[in-house]
Amino acid sequence: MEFANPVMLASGILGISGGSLRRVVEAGAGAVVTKSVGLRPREGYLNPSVVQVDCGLLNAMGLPNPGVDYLSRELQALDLGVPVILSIYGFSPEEFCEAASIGVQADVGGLELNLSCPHVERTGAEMGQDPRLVAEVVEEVKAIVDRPVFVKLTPNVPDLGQVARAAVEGGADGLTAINTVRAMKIDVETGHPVLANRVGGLSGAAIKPIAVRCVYELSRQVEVPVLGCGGISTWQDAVEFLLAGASAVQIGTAVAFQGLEVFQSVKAGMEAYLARKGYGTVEEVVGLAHRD
Ligand code: RRO
Repeated sequence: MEFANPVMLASGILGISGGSLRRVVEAGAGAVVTKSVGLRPREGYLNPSVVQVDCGLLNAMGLPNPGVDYLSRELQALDLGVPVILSIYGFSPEEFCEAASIGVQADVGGLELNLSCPHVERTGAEMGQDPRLVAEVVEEVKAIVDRPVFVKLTPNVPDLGQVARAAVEGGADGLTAINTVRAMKIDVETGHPVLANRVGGLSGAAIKPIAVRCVYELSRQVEVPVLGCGGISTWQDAVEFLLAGASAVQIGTAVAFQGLEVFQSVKAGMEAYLARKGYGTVEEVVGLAHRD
């Protein structure tokens, strides 16, 4: 899959309508990932579902989405000029397959399998922490779609490499690392957890070093491209992920804090860095931190 540039929109923000995806592309994103959609529309959790914390956001949205049928119809009429990657989830391998087969009826460049949402039962990370189930989901989806399949991984596992290898053995064309880190916030006055769901997923600058470490470790262990995600808000962050071994980067939380200008500023800063260092292409810096 060819990206216009390696700065992508991460799943979960502005990815639920054609209009918002178009604004992200116009702002400079080289590819976009939609919000995760499943077979049936879901309302998600009650508010508060997002709260700002030190150096990041904590969310437990609970997979609110209009369903794969609706979103794929919305995407069908779009011609964004950059790859659109449809993020899907299911509560079983069969549901993943059904969602995938509906999703690819739209003009999507690929699929991202959400095997990493940290706070919805019987899907996401609950499936994504089991290497055998991950391999099964990927294998079954790959058997019925002719598009690249990425697997978004959870950092909330003891052995990330084992899950990643299982995804690749199942046929994954690439990995996205990482989804949010399980976390919580408690209000000291009320004594209650702030999120309605109590526990949620932490994103933003707070998790960047975790994500960099995950990309670094994974890119040594798998041959497929790794898409870096987690706390990227500046060109320096993006370059750090490339050096760790990411082939491209995904931006999510920084869009909420900085607005859509973040795509242009990261892209321009990255290009200036490459030129200043004498590199001709992004590929030349991917994984350089692995040198002895
Ligand atoms: O919707 C969510 O609550 C959510 C999802 Br699907 C995910 O993959 N990661 C996250 O932090 N929140």
